[in-house]
Amino acid sequence: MSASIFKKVCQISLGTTLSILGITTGNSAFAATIFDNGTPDLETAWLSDFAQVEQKADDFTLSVGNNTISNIQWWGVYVGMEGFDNTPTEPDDFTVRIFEDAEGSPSVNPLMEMNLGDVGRVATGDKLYEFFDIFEYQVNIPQLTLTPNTTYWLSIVNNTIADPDDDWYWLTSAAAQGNSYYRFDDSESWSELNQFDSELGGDLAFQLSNDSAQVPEPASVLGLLALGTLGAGSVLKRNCKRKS
Ligand SMILES: [Ca+2]
Ligand SMILES: [Ca+2]
Ligand SMILES: [Ca+2]
Repeated sequence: MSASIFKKVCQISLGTTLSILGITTGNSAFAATIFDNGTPDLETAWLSDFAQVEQKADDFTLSVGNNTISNIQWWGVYVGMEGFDNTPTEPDDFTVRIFEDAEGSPSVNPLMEMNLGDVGRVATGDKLYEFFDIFEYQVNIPQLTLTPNTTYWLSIVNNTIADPDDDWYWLTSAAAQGNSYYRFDDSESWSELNQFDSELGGDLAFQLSNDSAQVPEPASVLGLLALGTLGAGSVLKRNCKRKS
């Protein structure tokens, strides 16, 4: 069965608020989220690591006019086989794949695959079960345009073979769709993640964005206007000086 994160070990109610919502890279002021599968709900996380021979995938659909992806963001933790560790010293080695839908689950062979390697992890300051540091990952990809109003599946798999005492787990989100899929090998079909335990969240935390061709946010527009006014003022001053 699918390996879950030691769910009985730490049934601790977490009062920590999600401060991760505001943590993004410098490009984010112009990013438009085109699909939001949710930020971490701090409930649990699911193994997605080639080193432990398990993959996860979750579904997404893009709307008309918002169907070009240029940025992917997701969240995860590092956990040992015995349930502890939390020492992610190895470079990450992420593979992102997108699958077409095959009657409600991901197809066997990906539509496309990107070996992203180490995208740079950022500690959010939040912890899962008050122990495991939650990391955010964000990467820009070449623009990828998909068919709108069509179900696809995003699979994010790390490879922590270089770290014997930690494996990578993809955090769940509180999104409403409620399902995701897993498999153990590239050649096999996928199975629904939460069929064994419907109490555990089946959605995985990720967001898809398009960083290009966005309308600037109001603050940026104001900044540009202020800059323009400043420029005009300077020209005016110079002209006055020449006249006097
Ligand atoms: Ca380690
Ligand atoms: Ca490992
Ligand atoms: Ca889902």
